[in-house]
Amino acid sequence: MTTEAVASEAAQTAINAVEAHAAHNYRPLPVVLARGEGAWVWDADGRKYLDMLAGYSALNFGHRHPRLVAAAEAQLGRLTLTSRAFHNDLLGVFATELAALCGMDAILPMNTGAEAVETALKMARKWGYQRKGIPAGLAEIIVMGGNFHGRTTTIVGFSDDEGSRDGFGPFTPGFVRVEYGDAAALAVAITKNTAAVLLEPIQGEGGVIIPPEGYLRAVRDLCTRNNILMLADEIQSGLGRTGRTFACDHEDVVPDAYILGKALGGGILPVSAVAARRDVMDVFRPGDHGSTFGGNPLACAVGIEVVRMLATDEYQERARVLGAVLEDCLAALPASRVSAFRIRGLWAGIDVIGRSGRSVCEGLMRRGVLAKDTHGSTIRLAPPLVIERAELAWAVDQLAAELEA
Ligand code: IF1
Repeated sequence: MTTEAVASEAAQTAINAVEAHAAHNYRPLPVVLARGEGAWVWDADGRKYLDMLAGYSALNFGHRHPRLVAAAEAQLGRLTLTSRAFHNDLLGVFATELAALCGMDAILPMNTGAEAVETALKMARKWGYQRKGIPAGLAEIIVMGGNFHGRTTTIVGFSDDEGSRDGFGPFTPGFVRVEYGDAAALAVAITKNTAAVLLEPIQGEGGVIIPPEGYLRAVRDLCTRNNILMLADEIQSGLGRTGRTFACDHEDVVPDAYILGKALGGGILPVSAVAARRDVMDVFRPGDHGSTFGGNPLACAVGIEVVRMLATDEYQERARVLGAVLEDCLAALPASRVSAFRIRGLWAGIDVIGRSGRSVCEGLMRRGVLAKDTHGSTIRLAPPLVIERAELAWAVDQLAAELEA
C-alpha cells in the first residue's frame, strides 16, 4: 500500500467532492493543483511541483504563457462565440496561418483531438467514395496496433487496449489493424477499398514508441502508390514537441492530412483542427459536418498566437537543444533501474525496472515532480518546452533518487 501525500483539509475536501459527485473515470495522483506558471504548478497547500507531463503536450508553451493569456484576455473583451451560422473576423486569419504552417491549403477547426480524428475519418471515407470510387459503405481505414486516438466509441472500437474498449460495444466497422512500424504488414493489408491509413508518427500512450527509421517514408510511399490518404495524428507529437513543427518532419514526410489538437489551444482551451489539401478538404459540403464551438473567435485568437509562436522555430529549437540535455541525463541513469528509454525532442518514455510506473510517479510527486506513467512500468516525460536546462536536470535527479529509494 503506497503512502499517499498528506493533503490539507482544503485539498482533501476538493478530492472528496470529486469522489462524491464526479464520475470515477480517472485515478489521479493525490495532488490538488491550484496555480500554474511556466513549467511549475502549485498545489492548494502552496507546495511547488515541476510539471513533467504538460497536459500530455497540451501545455507545450507552459502554464499561462503571457502571449497566450494576453491573446485570450483581449478576445474575451471582444467576442467569444458566434457559431458557424455566421462568419467571425478571426477564423479566416487562423485558417490562413495554420494552413500555411502545415503547408496545406485548408483547415477544418474543431475542439478536442477526438473530434479532429473523427473529422479526418469522415473526410477519408467520403474522399474514398467520391474521389477513389470505393463502393458505398465499403471504405476501409488501416490503423495501428498500440494506437491511441481518443475516446469516442468509433475510435476505441479500433483500439487494441481492452481497458479503452471493454463495455462500450458494438463498434464501428471498416477498420483494419496492423502492427505499428511494420511497412510490409501495412502493404499486405491494403485492398482496393482502402481509403486511408491513420497513425501517430510517434505513439504517445503506447509509451513514446518511435517507429524504425524510414517507416514514415515507407507509409507515405505506400499511400502514394495505392492512392490512399495518409492521416498523421500529430495531436500529441506535433507543434514542437519532438524538436520539429511536426514529427513527420523528421523523415521529411508530408501526410495528406495533419490532425492537430492539444497545444494548438495554448494550454488555455480546447482547439483542434484537420489540415489538408483543397482537393481532399473539399469533400465536405455545407451542412455535412460541423461543431457548435469549432472555429470560435476565442479559440481562433489563441490558435493564431500559437501558430505565430511556432512560426519562428524558437520552441522547436528549445525541444531539440533541451532534448539532447534530457537524453544525456537519462543515459546516465543506472541500467539496474532503467531497462530502456526512447526520446525524441522533449518527449521521453522510460522503462523502469522493479517498480510500477504509478509508484514511481507517486514518489516523484513527493519529490516535487509531476509525471505520468503510460502502461505498466513506463514513465512518460513531456515537460513544457519553456523548461530551463537546470530544471530539467533537477527533474532527472529526482527520478534517479526515486529509483534508488
Ligand atoms: C485521456 C492518453 C495521451 C492523443 C492522440 C488523439 C487524442 C489524444 C495521439 C484525443 C489524447 C490524451 C487523452 C487523455 C490522456 C491523453 C493520453 F493517455 F489518453 F492516451 F496523451 F497519451 N490523438 N490523449 O494523445 O484528444 O480528445 O483527448 O483532446 O483521455 O485521459 P482529446
